[in-house]
Amino acid sequence: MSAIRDIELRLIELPLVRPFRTSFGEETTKSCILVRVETDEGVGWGECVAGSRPDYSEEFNASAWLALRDHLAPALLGKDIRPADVAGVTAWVRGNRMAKAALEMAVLDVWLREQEISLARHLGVERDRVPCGVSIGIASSLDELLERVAAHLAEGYRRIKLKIQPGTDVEPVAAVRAAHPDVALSVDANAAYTIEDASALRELEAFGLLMIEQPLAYDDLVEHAKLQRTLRTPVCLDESIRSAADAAAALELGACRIVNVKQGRVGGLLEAQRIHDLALAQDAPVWCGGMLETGIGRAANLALAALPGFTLPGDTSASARYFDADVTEPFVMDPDGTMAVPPGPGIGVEPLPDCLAEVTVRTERART
Ligand code: OSB
Ligand code: MG
Repeated sequence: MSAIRDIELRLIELPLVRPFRTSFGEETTKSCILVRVETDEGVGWGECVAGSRPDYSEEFNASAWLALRDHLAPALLGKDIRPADVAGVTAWVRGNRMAKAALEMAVLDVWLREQEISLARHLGVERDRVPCGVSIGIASSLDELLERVAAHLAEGYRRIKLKIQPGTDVEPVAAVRAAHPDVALSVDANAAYTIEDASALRELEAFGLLMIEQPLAYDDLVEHAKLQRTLRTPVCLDESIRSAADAAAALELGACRIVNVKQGRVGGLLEAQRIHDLALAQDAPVWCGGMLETGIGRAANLALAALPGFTLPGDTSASARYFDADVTEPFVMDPDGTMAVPPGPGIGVEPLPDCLAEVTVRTERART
């Protein structure tokens, strides 16, 4: 690969089609950083999954911006770096995995474009379509929730995930299960429970859930292991898994039986692939999570989700579930609930210049 001669950061803001409510709070706008890497041969794009507030993780847009601008990008500028070297060159920066992942994605994109290879092919996937699920925020009423679930099932989604929190759990799950006895259903608590209020989680056992995602604290594996021992329903970890080492520890401890893989949370696509590989080796199912990504991050997620160990539908929903106007050509789901993995070189998509200009609120170039 030729040397990286320019790295540009863009903060973008896109209105969501409807507010997304979780146990953290409500979001009405998707706000994230896009990273553009330029070499003599071409351009690559990456998306940072951090949000505007440090709630899901300690990273947030303002912190990721500084990490990228002042530390991560300068470590790469002027160097002839392969994607597999990005983690090593930036390893001295502790944490900041979402920022690192965005940079690695952009380097992968430009490097693969130079060779005219798709990300999916580079990762070694064999499928060209993946099954899709949808994550539904906490609704303001049961009627609204049931309406949303019915609408998404009519669109073809193959798995419904309901956000829950203490006090908004058994009732909505019971209602959705009663209306749809056979649908693949899961819940995501975003770390809102403690082992003391786990009785609600035990009540959820009656509804044949695929999994309970991240019920307890983001930084605790031992309590999750204790909880999993008392539940038939598989626990799936999201926030708690920040690396392949975390995934190995969680599986060995019995803290979960299923892993939600998000490339941004674990520091990049290559680390995400390592989690896939180790889970597959022990027959632990994984699936591709989402962070309300724009088309840039969505393209990368779809390639990852096509790896063979991703046996459960991902939070890889259609662009229209999030945005009226995405920054790329929209990702569309077929009525059978599957979406095509981008076949083109690199991540397979790029921002549409007019859309990008419209949503960009800040641009800055990294310097050495
Ligand atoms: O916990 O999986 C999560 C969105 C933002 C932050 C965290 C999560 C989510 C989702 C939505 O559940 C997934 C998606 O549709 O992108
Ligand atoms: Mg989650």
